[in-house]
Amino acid sequence: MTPNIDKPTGVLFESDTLEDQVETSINNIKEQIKTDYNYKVEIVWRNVVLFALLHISALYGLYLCFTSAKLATVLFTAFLYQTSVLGITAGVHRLWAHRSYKATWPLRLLLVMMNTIAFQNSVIDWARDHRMHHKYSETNADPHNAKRGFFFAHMGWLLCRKHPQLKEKGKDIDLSDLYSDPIVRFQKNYYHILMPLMCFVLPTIIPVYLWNETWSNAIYVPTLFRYAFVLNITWLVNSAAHLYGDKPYDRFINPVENVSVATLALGEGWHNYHHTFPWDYKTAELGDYWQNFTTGFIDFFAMIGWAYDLKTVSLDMIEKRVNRTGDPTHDRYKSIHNK
Ligand code: ST9
Ligand code: ZN
Ligand code: ZN
Repeated sequence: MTPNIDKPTGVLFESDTLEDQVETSINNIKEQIKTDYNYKVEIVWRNVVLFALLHISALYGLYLCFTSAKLATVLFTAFLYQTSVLGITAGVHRLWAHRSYKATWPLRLLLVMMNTIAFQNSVIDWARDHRMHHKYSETNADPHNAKRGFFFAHMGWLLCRKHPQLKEKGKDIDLSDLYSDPIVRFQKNYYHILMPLMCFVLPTIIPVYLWNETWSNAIYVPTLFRYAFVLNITWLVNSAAHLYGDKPYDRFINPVENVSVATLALGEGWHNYHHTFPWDYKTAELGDYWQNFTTGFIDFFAMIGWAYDLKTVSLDMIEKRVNRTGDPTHDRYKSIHNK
């Protein structure tokens, strides 16, 4: 098998040299073709039980949403969805994992609070997994390797111990920029207090005390249903947006452009583009807000000076890449973005 050195994967930042990218690609291919005789999946039954209970509760919450929850509770649920998703997309994904823009401390504080509502582990742990996902995409060192199937990429990876190759290679991943941010360090150190408060306690007591919602509706609708819903939208980026869609920018990689995921995940379903140019703060070629609300959010904060040094990719560079490695669908995506 001859590695295609014209097609480097494993790019993390704009500053990665071509040599770095090619070396990572070749190492990834070597790992993939090594047969891993000793590896056995170790299921974590505690997580299986907790996620099963969460999803059953979420279905009941969805039922209550349409039958007995107050309108204020439903609107509050939508608000928490929007807020916590932005804490993932604009926060841990585009700001901290990729450093695709810079933010003043008030914006970082706001984003860390919004991120804690989402309970997807601390910013440092999430960004560590995500940097591994880009650097070792679709190999055993990728936490949610989509080559192991839809279910594994979606939620199965959270139900078993991580692959030893991930833990081994993960020792080299640089997180110094994250540890040097006091707001991010504070979140990690106090996550065991901040997370239950922001994700479960406040979303439950606010509807009860502010508009006399019942405890049952408050627990199941804005808390458990909302949490499970946001998790599943996020997981779709790892599963559906790695499996079903077009590849206008790089047909040699698995990630795809998936309009439905992009809309639900506030702009994170333009995944073929994102894996090709991961340093672009828009995670998409063009900055339409309808299917990329996160870009609108960052642009707003750039307008008031809280976000700055927004990185993007020139249309010329994109055009060259499309011609070199894309499938023939690029024109369709240009018109979607221009709508
Ligand atoms: C959740 C996360 O749901 C969802 C993330 C989704 C990511 C999406 C990314 C793609 C989308 C991008 C766009 C955003 C879209 C947003 C859309 C929004 C709508 N590197 O982990 P442990 C080492 S969380 C380096 O315990 P186990 C390290 O030494 C849901 N090293 O592994 C570590 O020790 P320490 C709520 C690494 O024991 C040690 O291994 N949370 C790395 O195998 C142990 O680490 C849960 O449910 C690495 N990447 O257990 C918790 N990783 O940490 C679920 C590990 O001390 N998790 N090491 O340094 C668990 O229970 C466990 O992690 C486990 C694995 C059972 C899954
Ligand atoms: Zn991906
Ligand atoms: Zn990413």
